[in-house]
Amino acid sequence: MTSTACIVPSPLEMAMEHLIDVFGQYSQKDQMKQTLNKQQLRKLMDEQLTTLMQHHNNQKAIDNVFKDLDFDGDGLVAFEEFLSLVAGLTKSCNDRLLIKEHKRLTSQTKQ
Ligand SMILES: [Ca+2]
Repeated sequence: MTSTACIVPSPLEMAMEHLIDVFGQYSQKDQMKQTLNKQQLRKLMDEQLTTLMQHHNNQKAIDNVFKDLDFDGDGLVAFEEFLSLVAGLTKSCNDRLLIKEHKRLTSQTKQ
């Protein structure tokens, strides 16, 4: 028996799809490889990471991010290299949320 019910993607699956879409919007395709050059990475960060990058939005910071992401040193950022940026920023956000929650809980117990 086959199901005709519409399969609704989970929030995590939707987030994965959004990551793929965003990378695709800013990257260039060269046969089977999709990559970002430095200008494309800067544009992506300017437009998609505005809140997170507001204090690090200068050319030197972008140069350092690009250098850190380009693991294979080919002068381009591939999708898997881009994912390390997303993972690092997501971890950083989670860490900040945990610290904020910890401070909130400890201040409540002192009152
Ligand atoms: Ca690379």
